[in-house]
Amino acid sequence: MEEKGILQAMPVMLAPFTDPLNHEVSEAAIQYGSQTLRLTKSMILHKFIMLMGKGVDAVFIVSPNVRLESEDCKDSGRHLIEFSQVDIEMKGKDKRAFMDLTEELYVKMIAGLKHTCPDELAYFRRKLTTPTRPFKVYESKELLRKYGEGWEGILSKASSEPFWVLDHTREFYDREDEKRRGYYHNYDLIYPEGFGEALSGGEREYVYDEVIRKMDERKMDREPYGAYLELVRQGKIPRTSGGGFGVERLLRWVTGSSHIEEVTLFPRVPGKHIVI
Ligand code: ASN
Repeated sequence: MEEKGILQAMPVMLAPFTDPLNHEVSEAAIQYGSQTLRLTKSMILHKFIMLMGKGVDAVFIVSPNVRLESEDCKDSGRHLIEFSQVDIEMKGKDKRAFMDLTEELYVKMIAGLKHTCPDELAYFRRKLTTPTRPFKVYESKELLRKYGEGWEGILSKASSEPFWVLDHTREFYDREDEKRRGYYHNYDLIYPEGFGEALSGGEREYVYDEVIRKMDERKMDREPYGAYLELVRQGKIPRTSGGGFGVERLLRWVTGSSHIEEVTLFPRVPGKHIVI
């Protein structure tokens, strides 16, 4: 990150707004005086705000995320209700630029790990292959047609290297193509060998009318987002792209562990009683 001029910022844990997320998670909020403050689900909107800074072209944050996932995710092997995410965002860049950065990062990480930690990898009986660039790229709607709803698991199991999947109908903040409505300029990185999703991200929506249209389509309560929306309205939020990967999911993959609870000291698994 340092080599690329990506500045590290510290995370926030409480704010009036956080990532709305596109799937069902219970709200984690506290009442403080007259304010409702939400626990961070991701630093997404705060990343955009950080990039308003002059001379700040790219940022990353290693941030704790709290997502109260449903108990059905208990045995997925890859869900925690508290985890760490490395969130990255770059000003004035498109999706290919972010995908290139990610590929470079993953190749460096795996090659570096193999070089510096051969004993640890042997302990885990883990043979890692340094991924080959460019990573394969798929379109989500084609995968859906070919494999049905379970495409992610099927293709992940059948693959030996990480790959990209483009175009996911998700939150209001990912850019939807102006001419091709319903096409999203976003991406997921998927680990091979059945380990599933590693990272999600996209090019972002920064035009006020589009942001409002998409929030309304998703029937969102705009009130908590007031200060952020005002910045968008004033045109202060720049055009960016970015994404974030889960630290524990990365560790699970590189160690070849069957459940994510094996790679974190104080696992918070959905539906499991927390004792420490
Ligand atoms: N970090 C993701 C992104 O940058 C958002 C998320 O974790 N929901 O798009």
